Amino acid sequence: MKIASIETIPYEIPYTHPLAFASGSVSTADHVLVRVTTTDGVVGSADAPPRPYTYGETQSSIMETIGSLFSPALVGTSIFDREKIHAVMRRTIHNQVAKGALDIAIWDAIGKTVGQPVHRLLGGYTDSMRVSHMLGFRPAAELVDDAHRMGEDYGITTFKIKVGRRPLSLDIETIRALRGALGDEVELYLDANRGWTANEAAEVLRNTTDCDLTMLEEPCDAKEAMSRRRLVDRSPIPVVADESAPTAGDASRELLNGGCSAICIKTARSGFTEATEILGLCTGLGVDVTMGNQIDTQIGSLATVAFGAAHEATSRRAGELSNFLDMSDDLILDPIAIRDGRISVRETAGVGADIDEEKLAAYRSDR
Ligand code: MUC
Ligand code: MG
Repeated sequence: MKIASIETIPYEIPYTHPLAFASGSVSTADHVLVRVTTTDGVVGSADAPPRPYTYGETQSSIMETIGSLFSPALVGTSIFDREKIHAVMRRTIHNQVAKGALDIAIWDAIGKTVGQPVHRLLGGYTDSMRVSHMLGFRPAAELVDDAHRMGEDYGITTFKIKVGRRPLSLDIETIRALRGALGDEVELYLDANRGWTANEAAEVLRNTTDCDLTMLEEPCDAKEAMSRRRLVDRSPIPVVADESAPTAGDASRELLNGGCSAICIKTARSGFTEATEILGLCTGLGVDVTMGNQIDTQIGSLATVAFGAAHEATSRRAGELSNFLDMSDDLILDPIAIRDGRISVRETAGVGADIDEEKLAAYRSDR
C-alpha cells in the first residue's frame, strides 16, 4: 500500500449555465483529475478545481506542483503515513487546491485498501446531507425561476445568493425579489466574495433586515481588518470566512482577530485532513461551520458529502453541493441523485466517485 505513482490529468467540460460572482466567473470546468495508484494496484481519485482569482492556482500550476514537487517526494510512502505525507506537502506554501486533491485521493485509496467508505473512516455521523444551491449574477427574474426549478425538481429549499456588486441596489433588489417570490419557508444567505467594503456590507444588511437572511459570507477583503471587525461585531447574522480561511491557521487568525464569526469549510482546498483540523478548531471554540462548494464537479461534491455527513457540526446546515447541475457533463461513472433536497453518502469503499474512463478519454485536454 505504498504510493507507486501520482497522475495529474487536465480536462475541460463546459458549463450549460456559467456562474458569475464578485471575484470571477466559471464557464468551463478546466480542472485536474488527480490519481494515486498504490503498489497493490488500488487507485484513489480526486478533483482539483483551479481558482486563480481566489487562491492563485491554475490548471498547469496544480499539475506542476503535484508533478514536480509532491510526486517525487511521495512515491514509495505508505498511504497510511498521512502525517509524513503532509510534512512533505507543508514544505511548499500555499497551493491549497493541489494539496487538497492529493489528500482526498490518498483518503480514497485508503478507503479502497481497507474496504471502507471514507465517510465512515472520517466519522460516520449520518448518511446524507441537505443541499444548498448557489445563485450567481443573473437578472433577478431568472434567479427566481432557477430557485423554483431547484425546489420542484430536487426539493432544494436553501439558496446562497451571490452578491458583492455596485451599486448596492442591484443586490438589494435581487435579495428582495427572491424573498418575495420564494416566500418565508426557504433559507436565503449571501456571499459577496470580497466585492464590497465592510461598510457597504453593513449598508446592505441594514437595508435587508426584513429579508430574514441567515449568513453573510466573505463580505469584503479580510485584510480590511478594522472595519471588518466592526461589521462582525454589529452584524445580527454570522459573518462567514470562506476564501480567507483555507487552513486551520488562517481560520484561527480570522476568528481571533474578529474577522468572522463562522467558517466555511471546503474540501477542495483543505482536503479531508486539513478540513478536520479546521472543524476541530471551530467545534472547540463553539463556532458555526458551513460546507462550501468551490464550483465542484460531482467528484468534488461527493468528497464534500463524505466529509460533511461524517460529522455532526458539518451536517447541521445545508451544504453547497449542487453546482454540478450547471455542467454539461461530468467524469463520474454513477451520477449523483438529489432527492428531497438531499444527497446520500456512498456506501462503497473509498469516497465513492468512480471515474468513467470513456468520458475521461473524451474530455482530457492533454492528448
Ligand atoms: C464561493 O463560495 O465563494 C466562488 C469562487 C470559489 O472559489 O468558490 C466559489 C463559491
Ligand atoms: Mg464563498
